[in-house]
Formats: sequence, C-alpha cells, structure tokens
Amino acid sequence: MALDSESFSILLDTIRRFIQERLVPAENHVEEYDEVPQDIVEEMKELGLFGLSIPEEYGGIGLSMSQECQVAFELGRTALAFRSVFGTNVGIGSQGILMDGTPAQKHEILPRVASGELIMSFALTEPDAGSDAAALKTRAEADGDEYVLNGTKRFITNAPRAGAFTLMARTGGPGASGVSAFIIPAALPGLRLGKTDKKMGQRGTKTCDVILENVRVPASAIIGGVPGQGFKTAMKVLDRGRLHISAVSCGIAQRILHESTAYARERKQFGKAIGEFQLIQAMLADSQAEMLAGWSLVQDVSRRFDLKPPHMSDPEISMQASCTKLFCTEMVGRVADRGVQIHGGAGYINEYKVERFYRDVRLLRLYEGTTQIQQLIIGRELLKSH
Ligand code: COS
Repeated sequence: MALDSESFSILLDTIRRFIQERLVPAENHVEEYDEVPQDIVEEMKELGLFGLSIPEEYGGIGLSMSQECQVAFELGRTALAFRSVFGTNVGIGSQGILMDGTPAQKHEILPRVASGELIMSFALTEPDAGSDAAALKTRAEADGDEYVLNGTKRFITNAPRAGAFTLMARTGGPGASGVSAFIIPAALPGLRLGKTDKKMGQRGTKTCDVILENVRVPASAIIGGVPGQGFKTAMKVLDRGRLHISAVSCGIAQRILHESTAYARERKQFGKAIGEFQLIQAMLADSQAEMLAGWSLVQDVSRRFDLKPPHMSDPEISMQASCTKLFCTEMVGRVADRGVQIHGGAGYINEYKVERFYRDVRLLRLYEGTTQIQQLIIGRELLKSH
C-alpha cells in the first residue's frame, strides 16, 4: 500500500502549506488555551489527515509507512498537539483493526476513522501496568455471547475526544497470552472518564483515565474475533507507532534547530551575533548532524518496514524500530536542551518557542515504550539472533 509518487508530492506540499499558514500561527493559542481550535480540526478532516494510513478502500489516503513518516516529520515542525488530534486515528487507535480485524470490523469502523467522524484511542496502560504491558489487570469475563469489562486504563491519549477505544483486557490467564484487544464504544453504560491530566508539556493534547465498570460488549467486539491475540496486536501496533514517533522527533528537532539558528543570527553579545562564536556553532552543528542521522535511520527502517506484509511482525524490523525510537527521541532531547542553551536566559521564558518545545519533547522518550524498553527489546533480539 502506497500513494503514487506524484499524488504524494502534492499531498506533502499541501500539508507543508497548511502547517505554515494555519498551524504555526495558532501555536500560541494552543499553548495559552490548552486546546486545538475546532475550525482547524475541521480543516484537518477536509485534508484527509485522519485517514493518512487507512487504505483507500476504506476511505483513507493509503500512505505507506515511509510516506507516513515523511508526513509525520512535517507535522513535527509545529506544536505536537496538532498531530495528536488525529495521531491515534492514523496510528495506535486504528492499526490493530486494520492489521488483525475481521472484514466486518474493518468495514464498520475504518471509514469513520478515516473521515475523522470517529476518534479512536488506544487503551493499554493501567495504573499497575505500563512498561510491563502483559501484566494488565482489566478483566473481560465471558458471559454467554458477551464480555463484561472491569478495570482502569491510565494516561489514555485522546480519551476525552474518543468515540471508541482499541482496548486491551484480560480474557484468559496471566501473561501475554491471556490478553485480548476489544473495540469499545465510548458511549457504553459503565464507561466513564477521569479528570483530564495536567501535563508537563504538549498543551492541547488530551489524556485521562478510562474507567470500566461492568461494561458489556458482544463477543464480536474482540479484534479478529479470536481471544488471546490482543497482546501481539498491541505490539505490532507499537512497532509502527515507534517509527511514526521517531519521524515526529526528527521534525521537531529540525524546528528547534531553525529557531536556534534564527536566534543565533539575531542575538548580539560582545559586539557581534552569537552565531559567529564557534561554541554556538558547535552546538548547532551537533544538533544538525544528529538530526540528520536520526532522519536517515527513520527513512531506512520505514522502507524496510514497507517490504514486509503490514499485518505480519518481523523481530528484526521490530528491533530496528526500537533502535530508531531510542535514537531519535533521545536525539531530540539533546537538540532541545542545546536549543535552550543557545537561547540563554530567553530559552527559559515561555514567550520563546524553545521553552515549550523543550517540555513537549520530553514525552517522546516515554510513550509508546520508554527508552529503557527499547533497549530491552534490542538487547533481547541481539542475544537471540547472534
Ligand atoms: N510483534 C508481534 N508479536 C510480538 C512482538 C511484536 N513486536 N513483541 C512480542 N510479541 C509476542 C511474542 O512473540 C510473544 O509471543 P509467543 O508467546 O507466541 O512467543 C508474546 O508477544 C509475548 O512477548 P514477550 O514474551 O516478549 O512479552 P514480555 O511481557 O516479555 O514484554 C515488552 C515485552 C517489554 C517488549 C512489552 O511489554 C512492551 O513493549 N512494553 C512496553 C509497552 C509500551 O510501549 N507501552 C506504551 C503504552 S502505549 S502509548
């Protein structure tokens, strides 16, 4: 699956223009009011952004992974809250259904996801199960041809906006093989949301708890209709998500470099622009080199990802996706830190964009698997295969 190269290049130009003309000017609004304006959300729907990764047969644009990463790079060049509005529809919220869903599930859900009519969110994390995802406790008890769900999901991105969840719950015994993935409509009796979380950064993105108390769904709500497959579905979804997040990391690194270079050119000390000092140039140069290394890695691994069937997992590619996330998210942390350093005292003031980007990028090293989880996946695979 991929968009032909001519249409893709037109799409990329359109998205670049939309970012420059509509999103960048709205960054201060998002920071101040902690929300993405609704007129911008409507424009995102018209542009097809909610359906970037959904195949054309379900009403989406049908980008390949490497094309999606190029779009994610562009979206990284503005406040990360904008991407988050449709990020779960493009990635972790929808891809489990696309990879492992039944034909009926795909036909029912994906066209609404692609149009943006339905916001899908991904509910894996719990109060006692984060990195150790297979330890999740939310129970789904079989009752005739229904399941009854009880438990709490935590830090769920887009839950306050979601119309439905791809939600992992335990239908069997302990460990990964006891987990099933469900499609859970948000409006069901017994499902409620916690208070919206107050976060360090990424103002305008919304996360909260999802609490399930005797929520009933038909057995047909299990993705693919087969219990016990949900952990693998979640892992496959995260493999792709980690590449997407890596591309976003490179995009925001590029933006921070842009802000830092502009400041270094303008700001004068000791009678000249600070950019003329080699110690400032060294910081800019390190950031540029590292950003380029990260972006090359994303492009290479996303192309490899596209060579395998999208619903199949390949331990080598999973390992490479983890290498990419590890490198790119750590890289943008360093780039943001240097960005603040180049700005001096101004870098600590909210009016300058690097202050908020510094806070925003901190999350990239945490969600969709911490750096330490990526190290663990890479280490395990090396020991298995060498
Ligand atoms: N694709 C497909 N299947 C996978 C997979 C992948 N990427 N990774 C693991 N699996 C399969 C394994 O092959 C295994 O299947 P079998 O039992 O048939 O052999 C099963 O899933 C269990 O895998 P494993 O034994 O490796 O599970 P662990 O509990 O040891 O944990 C980690 C694996 C730590 C890698 C996993 O829990 C993880 O990624 N944690 C981080 C979760 C995360 O990213 N959370 C962020 C929240 S979402 S924003």
